[in-house]
Amino acid sequence: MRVLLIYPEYPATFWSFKYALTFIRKKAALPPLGLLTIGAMLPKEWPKKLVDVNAARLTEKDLAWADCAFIGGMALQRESAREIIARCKKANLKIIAGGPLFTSEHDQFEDVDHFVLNEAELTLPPFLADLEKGCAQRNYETPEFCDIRRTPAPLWDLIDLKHYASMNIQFSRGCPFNCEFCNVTALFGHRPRMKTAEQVIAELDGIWSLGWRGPVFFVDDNFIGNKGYLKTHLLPALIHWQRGRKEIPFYTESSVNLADDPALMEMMVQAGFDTVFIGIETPNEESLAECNKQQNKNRDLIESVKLMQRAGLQVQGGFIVGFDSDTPSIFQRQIEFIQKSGIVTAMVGLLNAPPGTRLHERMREEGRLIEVFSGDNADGTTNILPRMGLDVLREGYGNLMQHIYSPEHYYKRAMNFLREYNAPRIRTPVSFQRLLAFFRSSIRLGIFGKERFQYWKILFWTLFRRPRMLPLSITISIYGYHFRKICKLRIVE
Ligand code: B12
Repeated sequence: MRVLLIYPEYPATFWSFKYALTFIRKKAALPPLGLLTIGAMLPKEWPKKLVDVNAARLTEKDLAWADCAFIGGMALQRESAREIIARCKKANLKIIAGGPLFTSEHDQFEDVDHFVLNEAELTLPPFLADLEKGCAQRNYETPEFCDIRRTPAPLWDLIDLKHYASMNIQFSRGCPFNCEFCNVTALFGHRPRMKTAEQVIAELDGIWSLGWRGPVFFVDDNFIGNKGYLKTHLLPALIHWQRGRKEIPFYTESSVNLADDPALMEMMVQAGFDTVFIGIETPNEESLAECNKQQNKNRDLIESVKLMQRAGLQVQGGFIVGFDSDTPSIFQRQIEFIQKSGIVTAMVGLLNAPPGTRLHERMREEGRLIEVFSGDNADGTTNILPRMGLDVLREGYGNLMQHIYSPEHYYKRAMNFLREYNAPRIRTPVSFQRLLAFFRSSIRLGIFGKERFQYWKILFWTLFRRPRMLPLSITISIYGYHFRKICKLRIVE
């Protein structure tokens, strides 16, 4: 059986970094980890080829070579997935689909032969067994969660690493918290399930031996879901692994209570973590109570962010507007909060109710579901009727985004961050690619860009005041360009 694994194209989104990638000549931010993992679960003797449509074209030759196609992706890739399915169908391939998009919307894809849904560790083996016996069914689903200590390492050789800006590794799945708008607990459970430190090290060794020397993203729902294991096993193993190879920066996602544990932050920084994404959501206490974001309540959120920045972790933040408890004053409050916090990468979205969440259930009961969830909670759309009214919400959101990503306020926030940040001493070598990125940014942003004044100001400021952070301030400038383009695309049009 010749297998073609296909990852559909995603549109330009906040996290796609599409416009930033052009500065470093990369095609995509991250490889499709789900499909690489599926690749490792399929019989070894089956020849495999992976086409990530974000990095390469899916050709007729690819389709003619294969016997079957395994397609995966997220909801925001649904349009591209539809086109790919039609092409596979035309080429007479057996089509197998799985991953988040199909797990939530499989009833909308008639041409798929088999759906292998939820965690493939549990659903793929029965499908493969039935396929061999010639009695494969259409749907394979499970309400159970798997033991990821048995998940194989992704089959990295299926991709060309040089197309990607970063590599990814998954250490755990699940989150101990239960926020009303988030479907992580429904999808992956409350109890964080972890790989062993040995598994993680083996995966790192795998990408290292393929020549990878860039950043690695730990794609966990909440990296600090089990602090005990982190402190006693994983972080000591990572600290040991980094010795002699200090140039691999790590980044991850975590809950804000990380700020309460100085020892944990110190170990993470020692292990090479320099950035962490936190769901901050809102400075409005009533909204935090409304969505059951317990871990963010009754604390000085700005101070928590600063604690992490001072410990050596750049904080990226997720923010939401449009809670029932929000009034139109929320837009200005969010602006002030974001500017003060020095969160440069601030993903702000309208409150959405993804299917499977408690919020979706509540909105259905209240008759407030209006549209299909676009799949991107930061594209300025929502699938619910907000209390403050849709027009007020959209207008306030548009103004908020334009404010925080205008060159004036974006760079002001960036300076605020650079002043606070205690950058860890990761020896990232000055590569040719980085020099080229600097060269390109000085032309595109420093000469032709609307932000040229702010660009040179931050560069000179960093050069004289915090010279070690010069590469970071160039990266921040390039990110700003991407975010502004996304804002224009989503808000202004
Ligand atoms: C890391 C991560 C990110 C990263 C990287 C994403 C990437 N492309 O790698 C970042 C931060 C960039 C990101 C961004 C977004 N993300 Co995200 N992200 C995750 C996270 C935490 C881990 C994904 C991962 O790599 N998992 C590890 C792999 C091994 O797991 P997996 O892909 O799920 O694969 C397993 C199964 O799904 C299945 N499977 C997967 N593919 C296939 C294919 C076949 C054929 C089969 C049979 C099985 C199968 O088998 C695998 C093994 O069990 C998940 C939540 C989660 N825990 O999965 C959300 C998640 C995937 N993201 C989600 C969303 C919504 C987004 C954003 C749209 C958010 C936003 N507003 O911008 C953006 C879009 C990014 C873009 N490209 O434009 C949603 C998707 C929901 C949906 N139904 O589509 C998830 C599920 C989170 C959630 N709470 O709902 N994300």
